[in-house]
Amino acid sequence: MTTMTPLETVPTPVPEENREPRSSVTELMGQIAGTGGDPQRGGYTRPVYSNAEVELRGWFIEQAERRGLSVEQDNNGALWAWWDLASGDRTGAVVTGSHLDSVPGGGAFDGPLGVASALVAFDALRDREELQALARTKALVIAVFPEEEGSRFGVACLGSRLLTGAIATEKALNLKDQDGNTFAEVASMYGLDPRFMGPAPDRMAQLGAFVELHVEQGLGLGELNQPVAIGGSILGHGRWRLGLTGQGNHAGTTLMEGRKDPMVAASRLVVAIRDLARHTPGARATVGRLNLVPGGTNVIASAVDFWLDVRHPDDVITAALVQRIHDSGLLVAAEEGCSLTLSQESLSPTVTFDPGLSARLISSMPDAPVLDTGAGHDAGVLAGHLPTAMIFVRNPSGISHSPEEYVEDADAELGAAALAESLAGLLID
Ligand code: HGY
Ligand code: MN
Ligand code: MN
Repeated sequence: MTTMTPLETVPTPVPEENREPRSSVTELMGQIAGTGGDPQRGGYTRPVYSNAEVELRGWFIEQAERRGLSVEQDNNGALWAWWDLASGDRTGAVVTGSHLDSVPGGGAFDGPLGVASALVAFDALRDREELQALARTKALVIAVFPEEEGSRFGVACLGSRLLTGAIATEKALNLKDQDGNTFAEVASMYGLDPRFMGPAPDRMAQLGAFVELHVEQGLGLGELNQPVAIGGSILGHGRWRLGLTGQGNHAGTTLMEGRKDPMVAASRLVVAIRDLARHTPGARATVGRLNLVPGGTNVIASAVDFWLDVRHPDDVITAALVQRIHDSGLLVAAEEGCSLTLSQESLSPTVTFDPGLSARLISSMPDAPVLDTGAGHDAGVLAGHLPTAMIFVRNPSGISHSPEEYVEDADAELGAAALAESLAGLLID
């Protein structure tokens, strides 16, 4: 039985006359603009359970409670802000929301835009109900999933994977961050109890549909000159860790001949990965993170670890490309007198969103195009368990996982309005 741990500070819903005036998405995003800024990288660095992400959690909880929502934190650290029915019946609850954690030096919108838009959509829906223009038969819940980026513990969508059982709890608890802290240790320091982490079938049984709003991570809407889109599918994607071991030594006393330099092997392999992916139509392969040991200017490295992100619509092609990368890596390692290990850290198949739910969104947003995305989302994990759809909001830069990620104020409000419209139809089923 999964126990939901209601937050001690949950007050009774605030009477209407004391409620906050309606905020816009831009105003809500402005409230968190100062949290987790990264002066070195630019943008934001808000890893899960860091001070910055915990501060954002506090912001969300306060905003939700101010709206009279009852906020729970589940055993995996996800937050659930409920707009309950008078009956308290949560069967078939409609879920929206997203994540608050970021990649290192990430943009302002990846994650938080979906959370802020959910709060604004709630405001609009509550107004409708109070004007008797919405006769709800379902509860609405705004969810905030932890570690969507997998930036601290290496597995993307860790919170939604734990919720759904998509990752073995033991494996999740033993994941380590770059300082060697396990997920269990860090989550415990945040106040969770690892003994109760893992699949939450009782929670899943309550959920009826999930609609996640997210900044578009590409230029599709920019090129189509549209403010919002409906998600079609999420590209299959996986992460692998590659380890190269050579012979550490002195940079000055070691001749070039006979060196076993893992940094040279890694450099050759990264270029080979680029070339192999270029020759695999539709594939994307990226090495964005590398750790070198020991890391001295006058030291030949003894070991290099780096992480590979491969994505393709066809999971069979992804597997074949990774195999070619591995074969190429073994050859390069042998030529450089090094050894190579490769281990898979996560793999998510291509996900197509629920056609029926997407059709309903299309009917309420007839001008919105349907766009596929190369970016992973918690919606991709939940799609295997309940009807799931996504709404994307135009990003004029098309750039994401970078400080240059951007959303115009007007588009942000249009996105929240489209989300409210989509949720309204689901709440009266
Ligand atoms: O990596 C992704 O695609 C997502 O942003 N976590
Ligand atoms: Mn995201
Ligand atoms: Mn992201």
